[in-house]
Amino acid sequence: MAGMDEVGRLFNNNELIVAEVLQSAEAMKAAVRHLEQFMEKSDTAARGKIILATVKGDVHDIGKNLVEIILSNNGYNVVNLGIKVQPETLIEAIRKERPDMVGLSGLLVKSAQQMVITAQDFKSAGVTVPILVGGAALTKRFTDTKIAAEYTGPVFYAKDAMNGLDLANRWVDESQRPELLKKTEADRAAMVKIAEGMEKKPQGVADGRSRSNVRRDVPLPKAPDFDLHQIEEGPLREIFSFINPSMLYGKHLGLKGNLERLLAEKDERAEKLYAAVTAMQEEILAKRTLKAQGIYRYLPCRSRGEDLLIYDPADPTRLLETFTFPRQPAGERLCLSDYVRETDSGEIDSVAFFVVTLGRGVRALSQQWKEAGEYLRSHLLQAIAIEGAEGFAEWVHRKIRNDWGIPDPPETTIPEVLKNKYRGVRVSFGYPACPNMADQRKLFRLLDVTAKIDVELTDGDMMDPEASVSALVFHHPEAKYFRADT
Ligand code: B1M
Repeated sequence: MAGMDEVGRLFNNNELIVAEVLQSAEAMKAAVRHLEQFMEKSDTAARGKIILATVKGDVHDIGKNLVEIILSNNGYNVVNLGIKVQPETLIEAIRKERPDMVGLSGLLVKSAQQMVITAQDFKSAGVTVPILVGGAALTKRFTDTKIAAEYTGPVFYAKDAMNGLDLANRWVDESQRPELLKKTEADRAAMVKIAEGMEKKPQGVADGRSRSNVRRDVPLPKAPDFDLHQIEEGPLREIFSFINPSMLYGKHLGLKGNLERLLAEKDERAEKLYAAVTAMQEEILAKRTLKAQGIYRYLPCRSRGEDLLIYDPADPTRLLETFTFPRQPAGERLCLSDYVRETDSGEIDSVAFFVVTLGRGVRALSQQWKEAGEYLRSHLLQAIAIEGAEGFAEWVHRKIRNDWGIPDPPETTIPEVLKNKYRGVRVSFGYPACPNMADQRKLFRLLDVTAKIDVELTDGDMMDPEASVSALVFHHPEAKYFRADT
């Protein structure tokens, strides 16, 4: 497997980008498949066995699948248990498979907390196999201070898939293992010390004012209606034009630099990637692989302190739902409720909610392509679906602004929209201004989501399928993104 080791080295040196790693893995897989018929069984023995899973409540597939592709093409026998995997299922699989390592993935902070619970369950079951953890919202600090603290065996944090491979390689190589353990333990002890110091620091001091200075007298736009608007099949080509290229090409495919500039400079790598993405999008459009489903609704509302009160459109005296948001402890002391007219104003304001998805069927098809060794296509489909869901959110948000009577100036371009150059703000539960993921349940009730479109909430309040976005839209001209915890 020296070939893929070389790929790993190049990748770590930033010489290869994700898309190229996947293509190399495809070539490698095809070559190995061909050579296997001529090889002795002992020649094909795996470097090690790794169980991989996305934790309970979490539907995140794309990151875990990248890890699977990288590991399996570097000689590991990977047992991928899929998404939303309960600790008991993992424990059963560990007993049956006797792996060298267990890999846990997850997208959200809640999933990082689920990793702690999983480690506790492992410990109670007497499991000590090393755990490798990774995911967008996970940090080394959380791993060292919260997950490792609950476990008897070693816990390794991987910042990306190649780092995960490097850690697995060092663990299975007995000559490197003692050094890896020593370093991990030393890093952990240092991290625990730093974390203790940070916990002692005051977290921000309230300055006596209870509310921000956000204006309370801006003229209110009138919601066009309070009906439930269902989008059964959104215009996919137009939605694709709202995909943020820096996310799709940069974050998911690993391209460094601005796509438009690189294409203008005729950069070969950018041109190839652009062609691959365009071809995949055309295939999706021709075969109708993705379906853009959405639901949105304006609702009457008012605010009271940190509460956002949602009323029944048929009877504005009847409270339908209350959302409570955190307020910044210092500084501007912003709270999302400040963007809405207060109860004592005598006026009724409006807010919009929506849920969009592009995810139906994506998991099954990307898995089929992955199993067939078509790694780049499998990854591209998932990446286009998840970034397409964000693009769809952008598209619906623009429609909402138009229908609310607060359209963007006619000269506004899509790149400007992607930089939030419009009136108001769109936030999603789980964002720093409204971190309570459990509020997803209230939003789902208000829009009757599950009955109308193919999206369900998991027991971790995540939306299944993965390529889904929920949001809350405020029209206030001063509304902006902020963190409520600083
Ligand atoms: Co959202 N999202 N998102 N999102 N998203 C985050 C994670 C968030 C930090 C953004 C933020 O608030 N600033 C926030 C989480 C905060 C929290 O938990 N409280 C967040 C939120 C809240 C949400 C929603 C809940 C918002 C909503 O709609 N209400 C929602 C959830 C979706 C759902 O329920 N189905 C949502 C949706 C989405 C999109 C669909 C639009 C999109 C795709 C998400 C996805 O990847 N599945 C998206 C994106 C793109 C992001 C950010 C910007 C990037 C995530 C990413 O890089 N994905 C992210 C903020 C950020 O990180 N800057 C954010 C690509 C994926 C390949 O990366 O999974 O990290 P990742 O995997 C990497 C490494 O982490 C590592 O290797 C992989 C490749 O190198 N790795 C491992 C992962 N697992 C590993 C396991 C290993 C080893 C390495 O060993 C076992």
